[in-house]
Amino acid sequence: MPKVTADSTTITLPDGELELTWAAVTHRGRRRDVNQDAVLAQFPLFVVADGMGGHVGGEIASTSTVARMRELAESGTITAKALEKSLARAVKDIASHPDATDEATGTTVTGVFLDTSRDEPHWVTLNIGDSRVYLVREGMIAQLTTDHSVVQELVAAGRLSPEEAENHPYGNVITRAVGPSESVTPDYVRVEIVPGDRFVICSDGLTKELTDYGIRHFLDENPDPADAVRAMLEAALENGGRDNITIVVLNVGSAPEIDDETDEDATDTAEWETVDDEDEESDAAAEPAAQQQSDGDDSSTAPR
Ligand SMILES: [Mn+2]
Repeated sequence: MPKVTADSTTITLPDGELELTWAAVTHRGRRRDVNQDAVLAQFPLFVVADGMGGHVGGEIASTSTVARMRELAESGTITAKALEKSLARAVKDIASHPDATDEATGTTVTGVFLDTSRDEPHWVTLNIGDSRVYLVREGMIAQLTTDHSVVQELVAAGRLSPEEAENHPYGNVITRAVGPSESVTPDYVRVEIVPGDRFVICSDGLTKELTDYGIRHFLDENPDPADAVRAMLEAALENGGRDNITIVVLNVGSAPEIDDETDEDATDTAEWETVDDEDEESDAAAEPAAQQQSDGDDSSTAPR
């Protein structure tokens, strides 16, 4: 298990100071020979990049893109315009390795940055590809980004249910990427700064192994971002680790207290779908062993 440590900084807002704390990890997973994911968690920019393409092409795409993102983070103030310029430079970097890259080489780039270029500071999510940004606010988890994938397009067109999408054979096919044959304009979502918010930025190696409920569960259990990142990585590996796994957790202010309804007794028994049901919960607390899955499936030991 790689070492994960938290980092922090204090930002000044019109109505006072706010501490940001974050942690990040990237891991090869259990089935892939190399890690083609890359990550940057450097205030004010937090991004993951999931490279694709044979040979070392995918690795070149994701590391070049993250290097340009690091350069941007170090420049201080980030705007959409500056970001798109950096991505255009990353495309040139990728194309400058003609032996290793081709039309099929590319990378996702997905994350969040603090925009202080206007009067009122705010978060902006950015996305190209099928890595994701989630936000947990007041106990609810929401996916802020929309995947650029064949499967997502089929779901949006009503031709596939979200359940059918989960293990679809075209699950890995994305419709937009940072790469030689692409334009590099991300989708953006503007997000208000709210103390207690927690962002999760991740590659599809996490979301193949954990559902939204699973992600929220590990956040609830782990107020510290480094602990949350570690717990999610462990669970994703335990559930199969079929792809490279990259996770960033960013806390805005301190993580909120979790109320009694999602206490350890209830969640440890894998009952998150029904934590709101008081009867189920007391049953689970009385008989924890019976609530564990025991069908021998190797992917059932950690919550999804
Ligand atoms: Mn991936």
